[in-house]
Order: sequence, then C-alpha cells, then structure tokens
Amino acid sequence: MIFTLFGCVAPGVVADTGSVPPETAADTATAGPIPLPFPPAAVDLDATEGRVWFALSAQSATHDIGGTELAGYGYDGVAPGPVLRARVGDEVTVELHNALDTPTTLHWHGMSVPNEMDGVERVQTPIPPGAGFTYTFTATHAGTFWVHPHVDTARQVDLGLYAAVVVTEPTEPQADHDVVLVFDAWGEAESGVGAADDHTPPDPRTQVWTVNGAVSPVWTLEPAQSVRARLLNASNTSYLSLSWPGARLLATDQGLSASPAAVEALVLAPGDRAEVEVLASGGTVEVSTAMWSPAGGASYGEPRTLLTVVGGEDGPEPLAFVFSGAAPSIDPGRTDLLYTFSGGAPDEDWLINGEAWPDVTAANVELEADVIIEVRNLSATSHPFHLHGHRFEVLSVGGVASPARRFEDTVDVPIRSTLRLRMTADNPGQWLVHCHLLGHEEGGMMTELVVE
Ligand SMILES: [Cu+2]
Repeated sequence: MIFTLFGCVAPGVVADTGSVPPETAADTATAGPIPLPFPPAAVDLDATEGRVWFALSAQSATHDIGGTELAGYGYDGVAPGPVLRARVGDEVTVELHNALDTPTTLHWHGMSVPNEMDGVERVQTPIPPGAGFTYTFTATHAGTFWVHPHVDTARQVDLGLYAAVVVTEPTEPQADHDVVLVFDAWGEAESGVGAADDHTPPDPRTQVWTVNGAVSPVWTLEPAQSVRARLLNASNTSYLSLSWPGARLLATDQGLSASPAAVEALVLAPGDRAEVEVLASGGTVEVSTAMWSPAGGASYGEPRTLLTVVGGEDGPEPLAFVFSGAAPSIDPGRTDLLYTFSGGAPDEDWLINGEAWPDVTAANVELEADVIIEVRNLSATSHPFHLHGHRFEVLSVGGVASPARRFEDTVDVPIRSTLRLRMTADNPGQWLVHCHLLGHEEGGMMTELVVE
C-alpha cells in the first residue's frame, strides 16, 4: 500500500524538479519495505571533555528519492547531513570546507551563537569555493537545532544542505535510542532553479515527503528500549500536521515542554522542530500528516503516511522526564516590538512592517531588555516567524494564551492572526528576523533587530 501511494505521486517528483531531471527511475514495485535510515553521527575530533570538534564538507551529492535520483548538495555528501551532538556547556568548533562551486555559510538555526558566527552576510563574507571557515561557539541551551546555509538560502537548502544539531542536558534521563528524524518535501519547486522565486504554495496532495531521505520507510523498534525522536521539518515551504499514535510530545524548539502532550495535529512549519517519546507498544502505528496548506491551515484530502513504526513485543520503555508544568508568563500588555507580515500579491514583495529586505529599518533594543513582541499576519498565507540568536516564549496565539510555557525560535503565524512573544535580548549584535518559508524570505520578508 505504501508503494501504491508512492507510485501515484512519483510523476510529480519528475515533473517538478525544474532544471534537474531524474537520471534513473528504479523499479519500486518489486522492492520490499525500506528500513528507516538514520543520518550518520558527525565524528568528534577532540577527545577533551567539554570540547567537541567537527569537520564538515559542503559538496555535491546525489539524492535517491524513492528510486528517482536527483543531483543536489549535501554536507559530507548526504542529506540530511551528519548529526552534530554536543552537551550544554561544550565549546563547539566546526570547520566547514566549501567544496561547492558557489559561496556558502553555516547558520546555527535556533542557537544563541555569537553574532559573528551567525552565518549571515551582514556579519560574514560568504565562504568562496575551495575555501573554509571555522565556527566556534558555546552550546548554551539544550534542544534540537539545525544548521543550514544563509546565503543563496532557498536554493542551497532545497538541494540538501541541512543537518540536525542536538544539544543534550546531561541531567536529563538518557534514552536508549536518541534519534533524529528529518522531514523534507520534494516537488515543491524543489531542486530547481527558480525555487527562490516561487511563492506558490505547493499542493500537499502531490508532494513526496521523505523521512531521513527515505519515502514511507518502516522503523522496527527494539523491544523494551526507550526512544527519544527529534523531529525537524527541513523543507522550504511545506507544512506538516503530524499525528503519531502512542507518542507524546517532550519538547518544542528550545528544550523540554512544560507539560507533555499527545502528538496529534502537531503543526511543524518549515524550520520547526519537536521532540517526541515513542511509546507505541506491541502493534504497528502509522505516523501521518494531515493535509495542511499555508493558505488556510487544515485542508482537503486524506492524511498521508510518512513513516510506519513497528513496536516490539514489549514495547518501548517510558522515560522518567520531569516536566515543569509551568504556566506561560503573564502578558504585561505593552508592546516593545511590532512586526506586521503583509504583501505577496502578484508582482509584489513579501513585506515586514511595509518594507522588503534589504531596504529595511532596523529595530533596536537594549542588551538584557525584557522585550514583548507582537506579530500580526495581515497577508493571505501563514508565515513561520524566525528570530536569529535568541529564543522566545510564546505568550498567546490569536488572543488565546499558551496552555503551558514553551520556548521557540520558529513559530507559525497563521493567517490573520496575532502572536504575542516574550524574549530576553541577551545576545548582542545584528540579528535577522524573517519568515522561514524560504521563498518569502528571499522575496523580501526579512528585517533586522539590533541588540546593543
Ligand atoms: Cu512567509
């Protein structure tokens, strides 16, 4: 059944890949179930306690999307790239070698790195082909983050330059299996020239989703072992509305949730992450996404299976996580920073506060200020709000207070809604604020926040 579904949508992959035609098409009809692959672990080159040292190469790669080969990019030649793991407090060094034929950078999405390590053009000259750059920072917070280029962003991410960054808190209980599941969508103007210019919402019915690069894989759990899965939506423009029977939500972008929740209609916008504990026991469950469109949210069509999870006889062991149960902060009612999202009509830029990048007015806040941010979406599509170098608390969405305290760096702003956020401006520098639909970002929906 899995392969029947894929067979229906495979032509979409071929048709929507722009300038990168498929080279071969394998006979998927005779293949067996695809075991869920996992990205390799990046090798720590420094044995010193409290320090990790990684070397990465941005290079050309060939991606096999359910039997269709696509020419693209990958860190160390794979997408998703190697998982970079550190512990809170570690000094992290990452040497990037650029083996592409185009300049690139590394942006540490969600991490509070020093401003000069942020990988954006305001603070770093992009690394030329054949050259390298060494990023150094301290891992300050636990969570699931990711790294991707922040130059020529839509095209380079689209082609496969992304990798998960996992920062663990040593005092948390350790799972027997702590794994990363990276979702990407293909057929959303993927992998073709013009991706950055394409503001058309993709059709969720015809996209091909991959989990760690595989289409509809099967994950067979080992019996009586605990499982913590870190989810990342690395797609350029496509939302997930995830359901995972038996799993419980452990964390959002920035570490443990205040209280666990069922994984049901969990919206993961492009750039968003979540952590779940896999508790399905005995039987087999399907992890699926409901049809979800940025132009309105829940959409028509049947849910799509992304991954089949086969539980062992004894099922996984639960983990003894301690959730704070904390309520969200009280909204003080004032607004220190206001961002309005608008624009996007045909032949119009995407706008923040009426301005399109790079012709924007930077906002300023004082270092260590307690900043209340209001984000208003006046446009006809959702936008994932992303702030560099900081985490923020979500106070309310559409006037409804968050049910529990949660910290994010990427949060969806639904159509016609208002979000209230609170952050401590604790990281000095020039920071980008933008929509994480990468076509919107490159279409102007980006501005700057100066913390000094
Ligand atoms: Cu947007």
